[in-house]
Amino acid sequence: TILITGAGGQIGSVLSKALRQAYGANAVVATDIRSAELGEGPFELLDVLNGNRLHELVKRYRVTQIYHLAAILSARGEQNPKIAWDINMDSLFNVLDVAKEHKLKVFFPSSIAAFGPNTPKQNTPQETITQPTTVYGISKAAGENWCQYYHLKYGIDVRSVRFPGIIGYQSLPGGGTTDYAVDIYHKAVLGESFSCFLRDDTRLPMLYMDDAIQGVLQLMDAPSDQLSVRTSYNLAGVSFTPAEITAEIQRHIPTFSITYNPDFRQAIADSWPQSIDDQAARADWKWQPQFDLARMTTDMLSHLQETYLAEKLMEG
Ligand code: VAH
Repeated sequence: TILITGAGGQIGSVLSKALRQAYGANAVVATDIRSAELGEGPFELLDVLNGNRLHELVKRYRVTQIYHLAAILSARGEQNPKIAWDINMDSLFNVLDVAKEHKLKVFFPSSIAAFGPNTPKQNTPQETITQPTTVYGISKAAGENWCQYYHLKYGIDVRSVRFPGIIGYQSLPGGGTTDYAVDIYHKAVLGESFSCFLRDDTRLPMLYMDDAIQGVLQLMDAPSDQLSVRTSYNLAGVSFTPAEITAEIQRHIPTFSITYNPDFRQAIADSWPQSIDDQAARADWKWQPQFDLARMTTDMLSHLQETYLAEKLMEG
């Protein structure tokens, strides 16, 4: 059985459904700190800081793999640094320790947030400086190294990718610095103007949700001896600025308008790279994203238009 933490989150909710699609509804026990509507299949309340509860669920469901998606993201983490550190790190230790005891396979999501201001900003290499300036980034850089430690010292099969900002229509993000790139599509479909918390020229690496989910499934399916990276694989999808995504949306919705009101998240975004070199993932486990900005925009707008139309019809 697969256990997912943070199953109600932006990635977790889509990953839960994808894994159930692939392995069967009862092959995945979805967990989160609050209840979530995730369709058919077992759901359990789990605070990832409660190691005993995690052990109990691993035994009860005969868990063989854990996908650890629960975390406090970059922007929210800067508002509560100590809490973000405790949640992000203590939960990882709980996962790694139960994995060590039961020989479980683990997926750990890292992030381009593990990079900092002195990391090369263009085509950021797989092996490079990781001196992040957010608590979230520090927890991801530390987390990657703990994953590699448990692999080297205890032979645990822990696998990880450094996600760019993830964009999808299936779920809402929470507490991230790249969340503007999801909210902008919702505002466009609702015919509302969008207030962007980043400057128009802020280029960030992003990845479409469908590519991200496909990548996780591919990495977790790859033969263990093919993986040369046990900290975390760089992933690249598409890099763009708020101005570029706005222009792409306006090709579909010419009346869409945006204003720029940078806030504290500008400094977080400025500390991150602008484009990523993901050749190691391509070489080791055939990573190959399918969505560029044009295709992402078409897909996002069509799905969101469907969702909002359905909601309007429901309201009668
Ligand atoms: C965040 N969406 O904004 C996350 C991600 C690279 C960005 O880590 O914090």
